[in-house]
Amino acid sequence: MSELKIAVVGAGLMGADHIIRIENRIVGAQVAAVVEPDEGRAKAALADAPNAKWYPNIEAAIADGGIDAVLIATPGQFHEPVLLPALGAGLPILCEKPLTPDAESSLRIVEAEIATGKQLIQVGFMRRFDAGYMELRELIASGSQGELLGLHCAHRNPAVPDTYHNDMLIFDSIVHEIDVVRFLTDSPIKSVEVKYMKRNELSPDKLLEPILALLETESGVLATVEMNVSVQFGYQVKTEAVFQKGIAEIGRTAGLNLFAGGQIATAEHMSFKTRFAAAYDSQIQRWVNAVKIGKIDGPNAWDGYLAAAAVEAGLSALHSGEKVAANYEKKPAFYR
Ligand code: ISE
Repeated sequence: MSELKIAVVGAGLMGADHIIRIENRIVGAQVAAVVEPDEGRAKAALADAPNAKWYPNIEAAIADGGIDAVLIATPGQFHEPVLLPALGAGLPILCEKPLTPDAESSLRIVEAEIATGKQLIQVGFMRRFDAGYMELRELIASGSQGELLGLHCAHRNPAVPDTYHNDMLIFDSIVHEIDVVRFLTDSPIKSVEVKYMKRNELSPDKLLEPILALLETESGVLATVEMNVSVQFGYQVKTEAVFQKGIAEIGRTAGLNLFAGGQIATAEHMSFKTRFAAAYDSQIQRWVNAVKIGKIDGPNAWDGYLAAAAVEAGLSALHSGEKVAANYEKKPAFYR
């Protein structure tokens, strides 16, 4: 196969970013379809993907027959109605996180994938492709600093869109830490507890944040996560790892230091689009390469389900103030 013909579903913030990425930076792929019910958004996206056709829904794109793979970039609550027909058509899928917002629907996806007989889904947990996280995972696995004891994570957004509501602190935002803490430690999340920090009066009225989540892994590592979506000044995702013999830190913004006017200034990211641009590029290039040989190369649908099950514990912790244990189904042989 020369060029992988991708249908991008959803031409909002993330979809539009992926369309530009595929058209300009990814080798061996092109955007063949933009699936977007909103005409204005679709037209804007088509300006960046001149060879793509516009479809109002995934069924129409599949029926037309011109696509080899699907990239789903709609918000999580709209993933299932796209995943099921795409699986039904046997198409490889890169699905933005979360796979779905809850464990029950994620299990339905897992079952539908198993029924196809092939691992077709990769979940877009792009942090696994970030150089800092990859290096930290290797450092932990090497044991060179002794055992990993704990992690301190900060996940800060300058602001969030109007559609963002309180539960999204867990299923849309902390879902990244839920996945990446397991990725770093190779151990599932055992329990989640959530504390409210002093409320930021600059947060939208419907949000009670920042929050502090405590994620405990089966292996006994405790990860603190400051989840803060109204931090105003920039976009920051940082982690400090505490070992027996040392401390490691990733995610500190590096770049030009400007010494001027009696100050030292370093530019900070304002969005995940730039903070994780290299990770997104690598994730999508590796997915395209893998799809061409009938594989995936990253977190699979089972990883998506595990994250959704831990998210469920997180939501219940957020609502109850209790420490809540995560419950997982047994891993099907298909994913071993
Ligand atoms: C958004 O959906 C993302 O995935 C970002 O990485 C995260 O920082 C943000 O909080 C989410 O809303």
